Amino acid sequence: MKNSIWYEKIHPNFGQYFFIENILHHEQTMFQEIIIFQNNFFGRIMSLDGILQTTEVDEFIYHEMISHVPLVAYGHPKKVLIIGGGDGASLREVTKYKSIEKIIMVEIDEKVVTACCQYLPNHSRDAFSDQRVSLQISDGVNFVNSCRDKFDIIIVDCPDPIGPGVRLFSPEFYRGCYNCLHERGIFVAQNGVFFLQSEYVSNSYSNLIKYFKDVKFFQASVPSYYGGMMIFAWATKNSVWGNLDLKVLKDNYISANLSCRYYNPAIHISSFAMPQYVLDRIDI
Ligand code: SPD
Repeated sequence: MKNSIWYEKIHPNFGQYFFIENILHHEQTMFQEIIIFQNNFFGRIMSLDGILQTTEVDEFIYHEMISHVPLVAYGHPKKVLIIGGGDGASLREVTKYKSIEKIIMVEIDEKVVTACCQYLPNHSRDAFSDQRVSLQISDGVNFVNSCRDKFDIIIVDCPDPIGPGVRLFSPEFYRGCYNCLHERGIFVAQNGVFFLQSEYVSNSYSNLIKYFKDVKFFQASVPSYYGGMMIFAWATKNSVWGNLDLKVLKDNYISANLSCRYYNPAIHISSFAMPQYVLDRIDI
């Protein structure tokens, strides 16, 4: 931060900046530096360790995609695990499903939850007080490796693999997720902006495919994650999901009674189409 401008540098030669209207929260926790500030275009913005995590104006794109792509594909999910996601917006989307009986959210840094509930209340919109939600402040890798439960859906809403996020991209973590996913279950995780962080996708692919039978990727462009399309990893224990058709998605979408601003079943299908330069890098 300098002269009321916040700079984000994900790439050494290319970055983005935001004018700061005012800083609402600034704290160094045991794990990371949290800043929440007001920008006149994107609304309130949260950064962790200098990397933009979420903004009020475009968060719906990321959170609807990371949640509804697996949930609508699955149909009538009952048990969901969210790793990370301390701002509560993925949780907000997941709690929209009446079929869900239990949601466990594992966030390593309680201070992120507290700060976001106070300064980004529209992200969680009271989802933390939903009776089905159990928030556990703990390490996601330890959680999946000691969990005996099985989940229909696992959503990894994590920061980039820097600081506390590093282990959420490791083979050890993916093995734990595999073990606590139902046979029919679906795992999804954010995998960075491909044009700038292509190694996230290639590393995730080679680590996920050690355990999961079917690994693929879907994408969405989120303006404040600069550099083009954001990629999400998708992994399942079998390939039954490879043949999803629009009619099934539409039926599931209608029966979930969702109202979304970005997600719809047609976007769902198209989001799995990858440009050739991405496929070449993954070597699928
Ligand atoms: N480059 C930063 C990507 C951050 C993705 N996750 C943010 C958490 C939003 N709930």
